[in-house]
Amino acid sequence: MGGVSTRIVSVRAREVLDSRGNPTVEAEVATAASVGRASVPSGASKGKLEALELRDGDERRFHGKGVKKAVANVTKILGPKLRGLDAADTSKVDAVMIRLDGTANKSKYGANAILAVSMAAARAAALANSVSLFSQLRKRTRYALPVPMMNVINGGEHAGNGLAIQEFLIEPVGAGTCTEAIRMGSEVYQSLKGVLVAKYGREAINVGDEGGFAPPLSLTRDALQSIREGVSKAGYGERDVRLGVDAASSTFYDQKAKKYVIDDETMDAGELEDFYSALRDEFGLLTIEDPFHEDALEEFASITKRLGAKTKVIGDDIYVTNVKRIMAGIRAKATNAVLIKLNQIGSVSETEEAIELAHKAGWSVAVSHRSGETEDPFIAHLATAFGSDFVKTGAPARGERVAKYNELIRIEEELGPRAKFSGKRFA
Ligand code: 2PG
Ligand code: MG
Repeated sequence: MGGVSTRIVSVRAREVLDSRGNPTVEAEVATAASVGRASVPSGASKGKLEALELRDGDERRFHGKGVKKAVANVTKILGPKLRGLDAADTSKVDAVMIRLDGTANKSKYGANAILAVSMAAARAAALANSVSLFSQLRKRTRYALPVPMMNVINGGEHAGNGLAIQEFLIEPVGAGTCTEAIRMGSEVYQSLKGVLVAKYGREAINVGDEGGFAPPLSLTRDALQSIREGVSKAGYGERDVRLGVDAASSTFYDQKAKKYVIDDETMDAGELEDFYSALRDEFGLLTIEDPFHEDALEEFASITKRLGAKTKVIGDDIYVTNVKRIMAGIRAKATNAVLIKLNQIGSVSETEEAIELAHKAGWSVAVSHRSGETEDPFIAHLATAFGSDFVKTGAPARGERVAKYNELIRIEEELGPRAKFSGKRFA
């Protein structure tokens, strides 16, 4: 690698739409032999310490959400400085942009600008080298295909119903391969649709931002119970398809009262821990993400101590894919798993460092999409390259979600007998 053919010759960018119809940044990095294109996603329930997503704020365009400034930062400032660099040297490409930006949270040029270029450069290198993106990201002889965490019921900020919990996930760990897990997930999704119509009528199958159903429910147990019925109606046992939740609990935390408002009740952290523990026992939850608000390191440590032997407690907003925050979590034994999102930190190489750190600590890793997505399947490659335990990328429905699942099917086919499936770790 590093030959003339992977040298960057030009960098372009443009404003395109994401899955919620909001603008986002798409970049193209060209070498003499290739053009790599990538686009960045956007969250709704964001951690307050995420890298900055630069928006124009000009109300005359896209209600202020335009990204023309970020696009100009790519084409006029970052791009010209990258010319001549090796697109395959992700660390160098990222380091140059991070140094130019000079801020801790990429607020000068925008994490959306920097990440789009970082991803596009990796893809340009893969294309120039005629290898798949996952093998460009990491030269390994044994890759692992992740267990899909499919969000089949949407609540919180992703839906217009009364569910406090943001995501209700199915995790087909009993599959033999990732492709089979995707089929199982799709079958459960379709069965769940029937269950919801029968119980609550057709309005219950309207969908939320991540393609999961958004039934007009307000109680956590009702959502989990319907999913359990969907699993069994599809012909699977509770050990084949495990359940999980992403509480995204900062969104129902009342900071003044220091209480959580959920299921028509107000709970303190201890009561909420008991609530999760009961749900874990009743529904056999394999994963619980963001059970407490994003600064509650001690509360996280308490639930991990209590449930961690059998359950993956996943930190998302508490870590924001930041190695310093993850390190603090490792020291505090706050969780036993981490959610990884490229745009929380804003470059491919920093994301990779976060994954490596979590692996070294013996934690499970879940590579994740955002609620506002694009058709770019980059995370399917990232998850495979690093042997992630899970990939969380929405329902097995809607184009921007299935783009990732379909890419995993292709990757697994390409790997053939070299493919390992992470589900075996949990079955
Ligand atoms: C999450 C994500 C993705 P958002 O909280 O894990 O599902 O949601 O992108 O809105 O932050
Ligand atoms: Mg989350």
